[in-house]
Amino acid sequence: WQEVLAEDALILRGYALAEQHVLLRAVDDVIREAPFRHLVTPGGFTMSVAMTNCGPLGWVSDRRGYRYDAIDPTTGKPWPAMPPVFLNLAKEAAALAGFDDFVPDACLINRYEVGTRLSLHQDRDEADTNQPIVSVSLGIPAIFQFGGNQRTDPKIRVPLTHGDVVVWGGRSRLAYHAVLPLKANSHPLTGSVRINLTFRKAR
Ligand code: MD5
Ligand code: FE
Repeated sequence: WQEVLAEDALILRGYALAEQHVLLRAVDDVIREAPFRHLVTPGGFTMSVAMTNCGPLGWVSDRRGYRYDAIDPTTGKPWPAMPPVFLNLAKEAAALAGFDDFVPDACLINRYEVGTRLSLHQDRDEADTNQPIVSVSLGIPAIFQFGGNQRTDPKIRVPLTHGDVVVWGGRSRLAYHAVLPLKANSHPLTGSVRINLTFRKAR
């Protein structure tokens, strides 16, 4: 059930299944305090993925740029605390991939509806890119596209399904990646939605 996706990118297939109900309940708790919203990019495009955050810091985007902020711009309040089940899962997954001291201070929660995509990008707003990113997929499947450190590098496609956890570290940490438009589907726990949690050490 452990697959090497690429150099320093490890897929733990189904690793989140044991906590699936607790995780989804925790997502519901977070979004009651910090609702999903569609952020605007610095270029003025509204993202099709809806986002929110929990933990000490949250990733936000607006016309001024991308950044991590302790305050939710929508509510004016701090982001909701990171649920213990989130923190424990992220730490355990990172440790399995060889990152023993991973302590995330931000969890970005992405909501994909049918047709939603995430265009090709790198995650480089974090201070220390020696720290991994842990991602947890819940709900309907997505095709993930994974390339190299240059935008034009060749890309592979990998399906990510309910319960899959991926640890992106080392040489994969700054790889370009994307999520292809979601196909119509339904999952008994989420309906026609995919939720992705990404755990980051922002500072
Ligand atoms: C998702 N989210 O499925 C993905 C999972 C994001 C994002 O891309 O930025 O919110 S995280 C995928 C990821 C993270 C760090 C490095 C790499 C992939 N990578 O090297 O391919 O919603
Ligand atoms: Fe990303």
